[in-house]
Amino acid sequence: MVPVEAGSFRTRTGRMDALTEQDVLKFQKDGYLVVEGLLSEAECDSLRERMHEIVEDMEVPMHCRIQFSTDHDEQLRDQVKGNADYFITSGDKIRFFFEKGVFDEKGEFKVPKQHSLNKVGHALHAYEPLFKRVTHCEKVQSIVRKLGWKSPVVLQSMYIFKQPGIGGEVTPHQDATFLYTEPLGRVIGLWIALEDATLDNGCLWFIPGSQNIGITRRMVRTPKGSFPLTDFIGREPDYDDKLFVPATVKKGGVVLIHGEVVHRSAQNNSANSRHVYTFHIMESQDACWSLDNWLQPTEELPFPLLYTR
Ligand SMILES: O=C(O)CCC(=O)C(=O)O
Repeated sequence: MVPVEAGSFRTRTGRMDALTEQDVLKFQKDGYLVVEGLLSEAECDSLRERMHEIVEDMEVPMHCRIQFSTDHDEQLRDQVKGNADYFITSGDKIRFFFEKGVFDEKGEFKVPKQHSLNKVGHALHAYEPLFKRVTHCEKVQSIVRKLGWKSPVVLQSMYIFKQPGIGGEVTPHQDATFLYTEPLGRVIGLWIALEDATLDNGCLWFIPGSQNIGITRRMVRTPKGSFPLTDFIGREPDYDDKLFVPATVKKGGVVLIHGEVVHRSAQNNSANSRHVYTFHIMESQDACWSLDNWLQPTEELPFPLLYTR
């Protein structure tokens, strides 16, 4: 296993230990920030190797072989009992979500299983030691402290594959749609590229400054005993494609994502995968986590504090 504290890291505005004032201002202005060199190549490879083992060992019941979609209508349509439950109870587990069309009518894999997954979520940060170490590493803590956060907690984590050829589009959204707090502005995603994220393999695209327009859609739990288990309030507007700018990042870099900034990623039509490890944190001081969110802390896994010192 490779240590996760080696070396200094670098933003696009210079070399330093954490973020500069300039970086913080850029993040506040644009709603996202690319920071190169959070992890070394070897650290990225260790995470990828561990995920390879997890996928080799995965066992997914037939009724849980579900595809993951960020499309509003597809999400509602795909909620059949059993698999909706598999998603909504995944906050304190390590579960598997697949790309479209990877199973035949009997539920058997049509593609090699290492190439079938859209993502694994949502508690790698709690149960997988290597992912836990990266989540709480000095550099991450230093970035978040520089943003002025006093008492951040880790909400969820995901490993996203963006498989070559079939890695699906992620439609424009704001993370606060799914991770709602009062007041807003208390959630950030840290999206760590474990391979170069490029224009060809489906890097993130952002509408800079869009974190200031409020949110247009919320995913909420429906009342206990009803079905589907979640619903949406509001709709995502049709954003002008020309407003989006790409955020390419090299292997080992991290993209900071404000909870309200509008972002998306395209289908990966290239021959290369685009693996990332991403997790979301919330500033818990003076903020309320919505009981309507799909994700809830559990007895098994309360949201852990990010800072360890
Ligand atoms: O990895 C991607 O393509 C999209 C991830 C994303 O939108 C998110 O984590 O909020």
